[in-house]
Amino acid sequence: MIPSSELILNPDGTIYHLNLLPDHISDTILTVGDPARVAQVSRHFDSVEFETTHREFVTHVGYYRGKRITVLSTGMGTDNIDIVMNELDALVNIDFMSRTVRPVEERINLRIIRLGTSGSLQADVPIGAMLATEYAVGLDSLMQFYPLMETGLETEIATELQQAIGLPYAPYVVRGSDLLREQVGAGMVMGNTLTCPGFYGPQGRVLRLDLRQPDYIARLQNFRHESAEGQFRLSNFEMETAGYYSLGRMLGHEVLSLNAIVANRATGEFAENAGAVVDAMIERALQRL
Ligand code: R1P
Ligand code: URA
Repeated sequence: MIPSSELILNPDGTIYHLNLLPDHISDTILTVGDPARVAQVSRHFDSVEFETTHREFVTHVGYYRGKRITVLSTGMGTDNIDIVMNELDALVNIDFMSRTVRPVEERINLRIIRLGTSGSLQADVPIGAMLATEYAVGLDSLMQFYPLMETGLETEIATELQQAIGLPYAPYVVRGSDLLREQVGAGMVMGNTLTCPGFYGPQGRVLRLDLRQPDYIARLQNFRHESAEGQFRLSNFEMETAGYYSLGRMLGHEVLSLNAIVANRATGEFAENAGAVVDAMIERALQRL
């Protein structure tokens, strides 16, 4: 039995941060960072049957072309993704009455699709592109706390990248669900996403503070790893994808990160209409569900 200090339920039975009951969610879940983006997605629904808000977690559940869909905001950063992934999993795979994990044969595998914004690292991934993440690379500390199993190739990439950018610790590298990427990400740019524990220094942005390594961005842009799978390079930056991919692998959920490219760090541009770039990605993803 999981104690009430670990699986925390509110007085109305909802889970602690997301404020949701098991019946509230669907098997397909769209996630967005910005709470205001939830309505930007659900306005495409045929109907919305349920809405709730708690902290940065806004949820709308409804139907899109007859399919029940949940759209949920996460806020920013992999620390929030730790909360979202663990609580979504608990909603479907833990019996709240008995506080026990459901047997393997009763477990539900969710389909979770992030619809986020991102900055490109490469000149040939332009503003306006929609990028589906193949490998996520985490520079954050989340996987210091979980026993993530990485493949030989993932570990090789992590070790070489650590050396290339002179990090004091190894990043973590996780390939996402091929099935979901091929289905929902078809026709989009395929790329490898660097998840950073911040928007400024960790993404090489200099306002008033210098970076420890002035050539940090160039090192990321120029990093290459050759293997039988082909050449690996980093395509884009954001702040959540590696948390999703690693926790998705460990919990058994299929996860895809879609990135609307709103900044290009090679050319120094930012989208004139970032909202339209995000809208186009939302519409494309909904059509492919
Ligand atoms: C930073 O501006 C935020 O934008 C990106 C980053 O991952 C970070 O959360 O994603 P969202 O637009 O989904 O929030
Ligand atoms: N989100 C990020 O994290 N970085 C960018 O450059 C743009 C959006």
